[in-house]
Amino acid sequence: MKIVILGGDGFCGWPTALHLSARGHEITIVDNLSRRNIDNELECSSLTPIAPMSTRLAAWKEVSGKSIRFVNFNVAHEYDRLVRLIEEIRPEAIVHFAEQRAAPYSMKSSSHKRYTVDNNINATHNLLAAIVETGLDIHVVHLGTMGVYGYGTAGMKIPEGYLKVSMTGDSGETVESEILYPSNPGSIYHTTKTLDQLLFLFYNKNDRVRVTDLHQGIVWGTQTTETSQDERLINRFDYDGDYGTVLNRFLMQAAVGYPLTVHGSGGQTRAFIHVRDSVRCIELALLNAPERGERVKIFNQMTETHRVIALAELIAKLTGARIEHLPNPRQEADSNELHVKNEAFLNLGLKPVTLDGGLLAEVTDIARKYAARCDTAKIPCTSRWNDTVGIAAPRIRLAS
Ligand code: NAD
Ligand code: USQ
Repeated sequence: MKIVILGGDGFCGWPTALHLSARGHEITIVDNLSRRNIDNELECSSLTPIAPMSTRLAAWKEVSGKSIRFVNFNVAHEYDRLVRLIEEIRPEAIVHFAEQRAAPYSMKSSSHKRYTVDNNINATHNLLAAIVETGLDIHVVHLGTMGVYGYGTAGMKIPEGYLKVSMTGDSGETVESEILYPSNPGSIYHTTKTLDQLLFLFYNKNDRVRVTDLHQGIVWGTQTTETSQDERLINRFDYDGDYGTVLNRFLMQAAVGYPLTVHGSGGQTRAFIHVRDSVRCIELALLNAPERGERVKIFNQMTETHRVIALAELIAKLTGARIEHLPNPRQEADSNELHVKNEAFLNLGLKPVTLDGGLLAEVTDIARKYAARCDTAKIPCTSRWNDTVGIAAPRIRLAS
């Protein structure tokens, strides 16, 4: 298949590009390297030493014999280049990762909120409009988030995208319908993903664009089979207070002797998936595309749910790390249940990597190996949802 990967330099996009290239697909990466520039803005960098794009691609050619093309432009603002690229390549599928993906970064200030909305909504809309303008039948695979549902206790498993509802009509009759599961975003970033859903719904209904929206949980781990073949192919590992996600942060904190930063009670339950399963799910989604005219296909791309405190306790037990409860800088429920349906990928043959199987390897192979690259001053989460919530930074102390 000819596949364009928007955002193919990022944490999920890079290993996906290699995974699909290794399986014989013809890959073009589009990325404006905005994530690398955000590292400059935050004065932080990946725990792992990521190579420049040309070095990455030369290493992949050396290791696999396969070429990946790279084009640097902004999908949200260079619409004409996107149209020309699609017309030139005529891809069967486009995988869309090209969005600002950190909830804390999206809440730092009004300019970060505006950047996130502008970047994410325009990137998604440009893609859909460009596909319609070219007249080509291209399958869009988009990386959405479990966070579109909120993490509330629904008293039922969260379905894969659609909710069956019964309503009472004006004459008292029962009306059955199926609607998008009600959105309940918890940050400006998550809000952009709920707005993306409406753009997909419209373009699918109006122009019969084929879309798969993957509602992904928190991705943990670093390496896939392909990225571990050569150090120049290594995947990024974000650990800072804006971009680092909870499980990878805890692994890194344990490796550098920093207390595990649990927000509030740690009763928050979230969904997780290993990066190796994430790339496999994307491949499965590409191989099982919706038919023309079929409604947007939605998969819940997650394999396990855990409470934050349970993760901290597990890592503390494995490594001897200390746990510290901090005032939560976010506006979120202190505790929640989360039950999620995820049969679609399991039925397609996904065999998940579990926390039990992969956790210790991640601590030793990545977090401890690159611990010296960690700037501990970048660990605290300083982005606050509003003025009424606590701030985490000042109470952090390094373990002696
Ligand atoms: P990332 O920031 O590492 O990668 C995103 C890539 O897109 C970066 O390389 C960035 O430079 C590029 N990009 C952003 N805006 C662009 C634009 N306008 N034009 C061109 N390139 C642009 O993020 P990630 O962790 O790889 O996440 C990828 C996608 O998966 C995101 O949409 C995110 O919402 C989703 N997701 C990620 C996670 C996770 O835990 N990392 C979980 C669920 C969903
Ligand atoms: N948390 C801590 N301590 C920390 C960091 C986080 O207790 O040091 C808590 C947060 O308060 C939150 C939970 O851990 O309750 C998850 O936070 P996170 O930063 O790991 O994840 P989140 O902000 O939800 O975002 C990440 C990705 C995003 C993706 C989302 C999937 O950055 O791109 O969409 O996970 S999901 O959470 O399922 O919506």
